[in-house]
Amino acid sequence: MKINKKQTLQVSVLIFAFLSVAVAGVLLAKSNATVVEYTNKGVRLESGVQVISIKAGLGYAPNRILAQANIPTRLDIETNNTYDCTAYLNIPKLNVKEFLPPTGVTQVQLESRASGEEIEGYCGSDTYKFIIKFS
Ligand SMILES: [Cu+2]
Repeated sequence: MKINKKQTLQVSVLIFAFLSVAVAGVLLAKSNATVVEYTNKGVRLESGVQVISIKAGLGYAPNRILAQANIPTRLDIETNNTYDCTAYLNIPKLNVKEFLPPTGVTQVQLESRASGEEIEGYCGSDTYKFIIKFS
């Protein structure tokens, strides 16, 4: 079978289309993996105190939190059979460096924070991280 110019062009277009879809797919998968949504899930008001609940164990859930500024705030960090490095809590800004109980709720006073402030927490190996953004 002879391949003419038209067929070569058609094959080229097909290959190009296929590669475009493949590249788009890879990019999309990548962006989905890196996009982190901030949430106010787990943030509640308890008689005038803003309480933020985060579960620790193989990461933090949620790990990007939106909280209100200018209100007394407490962080409740929950462990439940947590034996990985998230059982060690490091909040550099607050000089918090402590072991959490394998199961339980540890309260950390965050005080009242200004709008635009962020508090970051890390596990014992700096692998996992959570950010609380105040606004
Ligand atoms: Cu870690």
